[in-house]
Amino acid sequence: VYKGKTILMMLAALNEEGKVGHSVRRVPRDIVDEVLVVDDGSTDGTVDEARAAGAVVVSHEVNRGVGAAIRTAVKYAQDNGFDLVATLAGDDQDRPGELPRLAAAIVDDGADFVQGSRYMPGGERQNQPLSRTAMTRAYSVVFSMFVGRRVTDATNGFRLFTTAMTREVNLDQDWLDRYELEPYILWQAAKRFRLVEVPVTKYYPAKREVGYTKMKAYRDWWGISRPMLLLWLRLRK
Ligand SMILES: Nc1nc2c(ncn2[C@@H]2O[C@H](COP(=O)(O)OP(=O)(O)OP(=O)(O)O)[C@@H](O)[C@H]2O)c(=O)[nH]1
Ligand SMILES: [Mg+2]
Repeated sequence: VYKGKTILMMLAALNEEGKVGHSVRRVPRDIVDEVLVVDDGSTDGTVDEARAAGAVVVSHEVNRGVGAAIRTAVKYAQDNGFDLVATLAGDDQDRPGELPRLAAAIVDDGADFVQGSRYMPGGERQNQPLSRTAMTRAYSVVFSMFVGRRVTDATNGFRLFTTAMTREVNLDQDWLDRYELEPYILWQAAKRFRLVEVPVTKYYPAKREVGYTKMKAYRDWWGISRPMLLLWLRLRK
């Protein structure tokens, strides 16, 4: 509970054994009421590790994608009466202890949707590959042009938003199942709600052998780009 608002923190996880447990244990439990890991057909020890760390785990039988996982968490928050939903990577690349900054933007400053940004003053990146900096910055410039306001880090998955807002956005669309849902909800937040960015930290593993991404370059960058085109052309809404 943060100043009277209950918080569900969700982590999407696909085969994150060795990382998800640490992510869950770093969640600030003084303000987070429940940690939900949405396992998406992992075939390693992700589920046991997340449970052992204190998370509630919901599993999709087969892999459906990050968007479907976030939708599962949003539904869970709606059904169980949580006021706020936080999303976080299950691969230990965020600093969950920064959540109070996001919560303050909603509870104290009246935002509906808070976007973490590694690129705002006060935001940080550690060991981020140059290709990631180039792609995420370029994406954010294009996204900003489409929505008509500056968003410095549009692809950042560390976010906090009100459950009330999710009731007014139609997330129940099959085309949002994979990487499309995150830009879709950010677009809606920018156009229709009070969107605020706050500085956060993003980590990348120092050793290259430790993988950091499940994204496949062409397929998934198209996935996160097409909502902009489809919404702008009004082929989807
Ligand atoms: N539930 C679910 N989670 C997924 C899926 N694909 C990836 N994830 C999780 O989503 C989180 C972020 O995925 P990544 O592919 O690392 O992407 P990212 O961390 O946002 O960005 P980079 O690390 O910069 O590539 C991780 O915790 C993954 O395990 C999926 O199909 N389903
Ligand atoms: Mg990652």
